[in-house]
Amino acid sequence: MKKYTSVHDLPSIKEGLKIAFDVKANPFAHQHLGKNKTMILLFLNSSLRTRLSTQKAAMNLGMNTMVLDVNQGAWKLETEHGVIMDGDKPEHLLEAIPVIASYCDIIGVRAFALLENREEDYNEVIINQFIKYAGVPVVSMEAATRHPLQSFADLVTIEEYKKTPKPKVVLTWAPHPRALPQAVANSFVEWMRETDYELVVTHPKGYELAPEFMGNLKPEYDQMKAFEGADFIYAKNWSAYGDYGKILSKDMDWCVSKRQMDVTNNAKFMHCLPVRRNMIVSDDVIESENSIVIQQAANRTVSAQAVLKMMLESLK
Ligand code: AN0
Ligand code: CP
Repeated sequence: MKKYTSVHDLPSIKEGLKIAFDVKANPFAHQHLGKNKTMILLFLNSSLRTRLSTQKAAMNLGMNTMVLDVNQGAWKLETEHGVIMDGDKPEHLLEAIPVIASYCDIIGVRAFALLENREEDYNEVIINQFIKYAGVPVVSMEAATRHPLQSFADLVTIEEYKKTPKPKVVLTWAPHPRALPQAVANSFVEWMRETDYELVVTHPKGYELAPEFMGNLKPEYDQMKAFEGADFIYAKNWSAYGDYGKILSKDMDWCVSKRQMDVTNNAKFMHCLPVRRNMIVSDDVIESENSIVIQQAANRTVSAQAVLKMMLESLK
């Protein structure tokens, strides 16, 4: 595995899950793989889970890790080609990438969508430069359009908690005060469509996700109808894809509360975290027995370790 940016980089969902459950059962069984190997985790944006779980995964595999927060202590990076660098960015990505790569065997990159130019974000301009110029394997720790370590952990979690072979899984939009990327939602839909689960996506009009992710799937605009009989509720905010990066609604009726959970099939509640309580989900729902957000976050180590294991095996 030379890069990990989407579900399509896994050999298959089935094989990915097999490796994930294997590393979960035996986290220290492959320590030899990472001996004398170094991973650099590069953050252009904030993180709690990705930062810690990916380091933990690398350490479980015997690797050394280094973390760099680009906006705190490193030179600000220019990402555009051909510009006269007379602004506030002293270093170009084109030098920074091979320099970073010279110190490590695997690079993890977090580079959110800037939500200014849809074409640039959806062309994955930043992570693609890492893939092109690093010369070492690159792991997406959330890029502009996808968050594949999150979606892999989500899949592992659903596999652990499902009570029927084909559960009904509902992705619901919920309100948020700031404009957020579509990456988590895009990626979740992309992964769920690779399974044989029943997937329903619900959001207010105007929040349609990109056709490349939705395919033939049509959104259900009635949230209560979407929730009927659901086995899993996955809440997430995202900004508009059509009217790109805009907040079109802050309708608090979409905040997931007991009213909606009551029409489900005793559904489990999921969210990638960080979550704003009483915007995305009510206190009572996230604190209920059906909330599996902590177990879901814990599986971030599992997905990262499965991916890093596959990468280390391909370095040999
Ligand atoms: C980010 C997002 O929505 O993409 C990261 C989620 C894992 N969330 C926030 O910025 C709050
Ligand atoms: N879910 C997730 O990626 O969390 P962080 O932004 O804290 O890494």
